[in-house]
Amino acid sequence: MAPKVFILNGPNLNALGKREPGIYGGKTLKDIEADCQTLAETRGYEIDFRQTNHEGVLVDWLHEAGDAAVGIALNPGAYGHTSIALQDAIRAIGVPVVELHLSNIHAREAFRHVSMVAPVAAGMICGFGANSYQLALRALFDICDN
Ligand code: CA2
Repeated sequence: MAPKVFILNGPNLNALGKREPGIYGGKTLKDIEADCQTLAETRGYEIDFRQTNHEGVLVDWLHEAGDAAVGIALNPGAYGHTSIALQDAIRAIGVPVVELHLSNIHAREAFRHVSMVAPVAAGMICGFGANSYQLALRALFDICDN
């Protein structure tokens, strides 16, 4: 059976492709999931792709991934800037997390320059639109291959 990675998405990412295409691009989260599925198949991985608007659900999914997955790609949305709970959850699990953002959070408002996830992540990709998911997944697969 192929090893599994979770791709977890936080608040408001369900609105992708419907508003603010100038910042986040024109693809929907379904489009992005399909692109991730294609890459995962070529790399021999299974993906479990999810989105929630609730911080506690993200925490639950991180713990679930700690048991069920070999790695996690996480777009925490705005919770990435604020959530100590997400940082604690990532500390508590034993699998690598690659943080990702569609937009370049460092080129935006000051409150987006901070990441609570980055200190406990294997690394972070931001600023490449939907391609951030592909780049983050490649990095994650490279880590998990070794
Ligand atoms: O750039 C990213 O991927 C973000 O994680 C997106 C979050 C934002 O709060 C982070 O700072 C960076 C926002 C999620 C998407 O929000 C939308 C709002 C309106 C229309 C479409 C998406």
